[in-house]
Amino acid sequence: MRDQGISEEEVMEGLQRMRERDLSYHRIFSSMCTPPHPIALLAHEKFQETNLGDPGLFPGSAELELQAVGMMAELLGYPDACGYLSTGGTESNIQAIRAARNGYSFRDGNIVVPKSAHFSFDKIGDLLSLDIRKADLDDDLKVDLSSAESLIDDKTVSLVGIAGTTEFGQIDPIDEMGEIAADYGVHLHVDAAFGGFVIPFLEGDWRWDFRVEAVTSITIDPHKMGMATIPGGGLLFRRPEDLERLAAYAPYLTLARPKALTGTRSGAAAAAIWAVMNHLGKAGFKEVVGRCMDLSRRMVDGARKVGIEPVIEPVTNVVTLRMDDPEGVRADLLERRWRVSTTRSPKALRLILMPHSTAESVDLFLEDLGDVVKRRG
Ligand code: 0PR
Repeated sequence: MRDQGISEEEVMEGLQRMRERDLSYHRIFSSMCTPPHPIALLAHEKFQETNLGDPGLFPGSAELELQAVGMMAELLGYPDACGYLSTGGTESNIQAIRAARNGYSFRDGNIVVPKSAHFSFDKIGDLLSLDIRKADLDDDLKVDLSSAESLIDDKTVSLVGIAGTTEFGQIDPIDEMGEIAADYGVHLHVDAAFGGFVIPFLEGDWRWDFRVEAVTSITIDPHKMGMATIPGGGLLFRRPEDLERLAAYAPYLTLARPKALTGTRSGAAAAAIWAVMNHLGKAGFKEVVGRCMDLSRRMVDGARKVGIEPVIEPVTNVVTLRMDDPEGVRADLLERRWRVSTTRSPKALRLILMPHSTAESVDLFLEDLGDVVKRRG
């Protein structure tokens, strides 16, 4: 650190130079994040000094968290669900599995996750000393139920299903997984970090949330498709006793038994989540998700015109385009200033059509994709 500080103007100039090095979202198809809704920014600003870790000092912020959790509980099919706002999908997944594990006396347990699970589950294995057993996928890249079932034993503390997989946007058969979880008496955690603010607004009825009786906990991320500010995560439990197993003891705080993994927690994130959910309502989210799905289909239709097929028809707003050398295509597209990602198995170019995506950006991208593919022969 400097001995003597510099002026506000110099600080702001320094920040501006760095900010200009960051990319803007409009040529990004590789991210599950998006610029926050303008109302989220207003809310965030208003609450940026508040701390949910000491709610007695900030009862208004604490009430926003409670109401935001309540709105998500209702969205996920069980208004009485309880939980808290986390820093994102990783924390929510860690805490859901920790709550499940803490219900058992042994500490050498395992969890069964699909091979498509997010890498946060590998961290969970390390942090909680659990064996992470990975079940095969079927041809549609959903978990293979018999593979999952075969991995469950008497040391299994949770089965995990994904509603909106990171790589392919697929939704696991949560209903059928529920039957398995009930048969074996294990927790069923659903990772809907991405899909939580998508699937409730899709056409058709997907039984994947708390309406499936065996689902014990759900991860849902407002800082992805919820258009809230980062860090905004959500974790919900069906039963208060599962949440209670996360409690620590902090007698000097205004909340004696905090449940979150982190201590100090941003009230600004709670305000942003509350603001977006109240402002958009279900109708607003339906419109946003509808637009992202229309763009996903536009992307697939355009890719087909240049001879590229999707790995699966998009179930959520993730498009994966099958090709032999997605890394090479990604590099060529990068030269044209597009940010895309790739998958390894099966090999594909991965594109996420987020609220910041537009028909214009999709069409411009498709032009470049067609050209790149043609040049590569
Ligand atoms: N569960 C699922 C299904 C996810 O897709 C993700 C993250 C997580 C859990 C973990 O969530 P947090 O990152 O909030 O802890 N999915 C994205 C990914 O890893 C996150 C992301 C977002 C990555 C924007 C890059 C990016 O630019 O790909």
